[in-house]
Amino acid sequence: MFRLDGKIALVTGASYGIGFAIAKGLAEAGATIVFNDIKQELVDKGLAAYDEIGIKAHGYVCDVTDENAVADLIAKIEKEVGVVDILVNNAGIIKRIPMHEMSADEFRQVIDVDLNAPFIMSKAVIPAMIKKGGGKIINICSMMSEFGRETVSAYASAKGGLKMLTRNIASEYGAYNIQCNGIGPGYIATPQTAPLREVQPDGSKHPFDSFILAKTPAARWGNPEDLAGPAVFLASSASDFVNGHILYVDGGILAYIGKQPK
Ligand code: NAP
Ligand code: GCO
Repeated sequence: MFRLDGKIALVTGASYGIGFAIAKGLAEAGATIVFNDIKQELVDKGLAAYDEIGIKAHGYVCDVTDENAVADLIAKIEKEVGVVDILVNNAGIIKRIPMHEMSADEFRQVIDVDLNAPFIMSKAVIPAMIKKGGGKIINICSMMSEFGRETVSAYASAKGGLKMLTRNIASEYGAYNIQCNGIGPGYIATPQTAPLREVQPDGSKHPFDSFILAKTPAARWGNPEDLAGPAVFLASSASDFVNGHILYVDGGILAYIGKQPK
């Protein structure tokens, strides 16, 4: 029930990072991988990376915030590869700026990629999923779907909204055998969090690095590969009666008040 043979999976922003690891896991379960990125050089880099691990992926340049470009992308994929069975809304950005210093434009940019784009992508694949008799949509949420913290007002607003968009797609399209769920990664070692893990000039850990290790029972940062198994589960028939659920893959952060000081 965890196999994906014969399924076509579209993972957005999957040239590297979490998207790449999820796509690799879906491919190992048998799915045909389609991915997009915002620049040709990144798509080429992604294709080479997939090829290196024996995955013949299909890569396309597309800005997920551009509704017309997304409609063209889906039409192209359906013509060249086939109907999308599994959509993973992974592409995302973050801007870490104190809210009172953040411009409305900067706020809007984060909302656009992290919330509007999953709406645009999901809207584009749902009609064909309905025609085909079902499908899977997986939205990559965040700890910030549940928590706030300094400097990430736009990101937390987007990821909180993405949790509710996930639940609403599940509610509106469950009757068409479309399951829409979320994955909420904890703190994962990717380029997006690299600034939070930078070794300090004196060779010590970044204060945020120490903070997260104290908040994570697993006492480590997650790896992108930690998300592959949960994604295969939510993309497969093993989760056909799971709908509107956010599966947190966080090493226990949500359950833990934090390591008590010595
Ligand atoms: P990342 O390393 O920054 O990669 C994000 C990917 O999305 C990049 O390939 C990026 O391409 C692409 N992208 C950005 N804007 C795009 C757009 N408009 N159209 C198409 N592609 C676009 O991030 P990550 O750490 O792998 O995170 C992936 C997802 O997981 C994001 O949604 C993030 O919010 C979420 N997440 C991350 C963590 C974590 O700790 N890392 C935890 C929870 C959730 P470019 O290189 O061109 O920007
Ligand atoms: C931050 C981090 C987090 C992670 C992730 C946690 O600045 O707090 O970037 O937002 O990216 O979303 O789940």
